[in-house]
Amino acid sequence: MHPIGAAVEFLPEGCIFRLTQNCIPGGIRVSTFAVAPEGIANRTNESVAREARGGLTATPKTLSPWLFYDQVGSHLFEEITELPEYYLTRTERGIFAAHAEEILREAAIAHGPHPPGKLTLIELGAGTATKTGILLAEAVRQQGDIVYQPVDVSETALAEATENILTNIPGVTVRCQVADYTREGLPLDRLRNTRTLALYIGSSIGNFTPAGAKEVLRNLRAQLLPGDKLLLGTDLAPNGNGGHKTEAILLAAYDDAAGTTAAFNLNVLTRLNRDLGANFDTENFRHKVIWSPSESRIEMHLESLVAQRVTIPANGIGGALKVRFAAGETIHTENSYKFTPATVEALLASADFSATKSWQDPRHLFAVTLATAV
Ligand code: AVJ
Repeated sequence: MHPIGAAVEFLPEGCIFRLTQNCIPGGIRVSTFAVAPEGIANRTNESVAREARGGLTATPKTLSPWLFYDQVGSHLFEEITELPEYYLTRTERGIFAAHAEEILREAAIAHGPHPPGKLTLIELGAGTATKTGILLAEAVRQQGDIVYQPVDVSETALAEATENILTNIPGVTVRCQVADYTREGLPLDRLRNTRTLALYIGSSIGNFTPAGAKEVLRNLRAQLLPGDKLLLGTDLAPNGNGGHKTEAILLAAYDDAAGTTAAFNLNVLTRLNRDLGANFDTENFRHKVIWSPSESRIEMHLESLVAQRVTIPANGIGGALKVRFAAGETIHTENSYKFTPATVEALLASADFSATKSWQDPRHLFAVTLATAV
């Protein structure tokens, strides 16, 4: 157990976060929350304005996928994860369910000079951490208890994660960190005499270009010691002749029959209307999905159905912005990269991780790879 007071000394140098404490009455388990002083929410309007201005004046037009995740968008994403076509979430969960014991045993094996000890789990972009429970429960089975450090930009998601885990999995101490691991350094708490298992699951790495993905993993690696581990979840590329995974399976996952992914994509425009007072008419755009074999990625776009002009009023970032769209022109809103075992290994190696072992579902849709920091 880690007493509340001890949490403060684990805060990274120069950390701008203030600590608040969440005690569970009866108090055997404790969770701590590191939150930004004014709340990250206060800074987002400025970030949204900057992102919109940069992306919509670029050629071709782009908007960054983090804009999807306002309250409505986060809810739509949760719905996506339950769609029949969106196999990613349930397939990864299935891999955890089938192999948790082996995954945790492998992760606990000491490599390199780092002394053996209990594992601490840190999760990048944890969200509500629904899949992580399987791994946490297994970790508790194997080592008696565990400290779990979810990192996410959403304080509400982390609160939900904490509540779920504390009520359902005895033996877990949760220490939340509200932070954007893509833009800030990862606020990794290193506990004495433990080794770190970093979780980067859910195919989140797929949102980055190869260069960006390498950067994110290098940034993570810089905070780990040799012998620490990383568990990386990646969606797999269609595997051509005779393979289980076809392009059609992939396209359907991003263009579902119920239109939930279309709503998720279009919600970005609604968000710009709300946050920035823009005047997008979502009826004038459509959800468009492309599989690019050369880039090995799914692209999501919003296609302008007509020639039109949209205005974003003046804000703290700059004067009023008129954005012109030709009919058929698109805003590129997301990349979702798909991997092969070889490209996963190469990516890991480029960030000084060595792939240790990999697990796939029986249909070879998705891969979970354990790697060791070298
Ligand atoms: C959260 C980035 C893993 O790329 O599959 C789902 C986001 N976009 N449907 C993905 C997403 C459209 C998702 N990730």
